[in-house]
Amino acid sequence: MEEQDNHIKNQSPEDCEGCPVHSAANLMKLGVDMENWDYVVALAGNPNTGKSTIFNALTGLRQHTGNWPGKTVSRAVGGFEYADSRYKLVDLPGTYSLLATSLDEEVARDFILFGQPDVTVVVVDANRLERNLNLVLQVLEITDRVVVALNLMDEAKRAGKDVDDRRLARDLGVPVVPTVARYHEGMGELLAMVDEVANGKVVAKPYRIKNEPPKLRDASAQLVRQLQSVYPGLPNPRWVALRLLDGDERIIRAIQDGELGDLSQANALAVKPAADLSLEVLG
Ligand SMILES: Nc1nc2c(ncn2[C@@H]2O[C@H](COP(=O)(O)OP(=O)(O)O)[C@@H](O)[C@H]2O)c(=O)[nH]1
Ligand SMILES: [Mg+2]
Repeated sequence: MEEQDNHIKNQSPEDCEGCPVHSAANLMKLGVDMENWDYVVALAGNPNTGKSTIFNALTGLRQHTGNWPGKTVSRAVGGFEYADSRYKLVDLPGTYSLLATSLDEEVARDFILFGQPDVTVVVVDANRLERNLNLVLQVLEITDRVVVALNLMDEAKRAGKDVDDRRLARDLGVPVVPTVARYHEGMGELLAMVDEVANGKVVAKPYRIKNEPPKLRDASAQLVRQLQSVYPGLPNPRWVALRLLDGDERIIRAIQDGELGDLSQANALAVKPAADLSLEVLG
């Protein structure tokens, strides 16, 4: 009974701001057990941006490494507590994009798309900002629960670059925290921001690419309407529509076999828990 109470501790019908949004069932399929954890945070980023350094700084010895289920891609999962919440942290493979053209990209994308992490921290190299923003924009198409860790600020400074984190936050529409992970600088600020996004105190309004050709815009709008009528709770119909128009095999399969349907159900529960929702459903 205690466990069940714990599971729904943040959920009340009238105020669901702090509700976790992750899909516990899909995370289980991805090999991440959320029982007794409040939130799950994914770490994404290009290779060599300091993801593992941040992962180690936040989890210390509370971590284990292994492989993604059924894949030869290694991963690290760890945990930490912050402000009375228990966080699971998952280090995703380093990628330049999320178009799933490599196994690493597929793993990273599936985790963000199907696991629906409560927060995705995208670690970027302040010294190579332009190249790194490609991934940030792709993550923002899938989820708005993003915090950008603007890492390697010391290297950028050394190279004479004065990176304006506030301007970047304004332009992207999501929180940006400058960090120097190697020296643990900015880790407290990063944790505080992750917590604010997880518990819904900070809601991002991410920049989305707008200047689409009219034909694409009309086609995607039509597909979005169809997706929303079939899967009302789908968190990112626009992204799914664009992937379908692109002929993305993995997403087509996820529609056909109901995987995306599960996702919209999980999301509908997260945003609208009925007062009499049975614990069985939540568990
Ligand atoms: N100067 C500097 N080096 C860093 C910083 N963060 C990470 N590094 C170094 O960058 C290298 C790559 O870091 P790592 O965490 O393995 O990157 P990952 O590939 O994203 O997991 C390591 O040598 C780190 O010590 C930082 O903020 N400043
Ligand atoms: Mg790493």
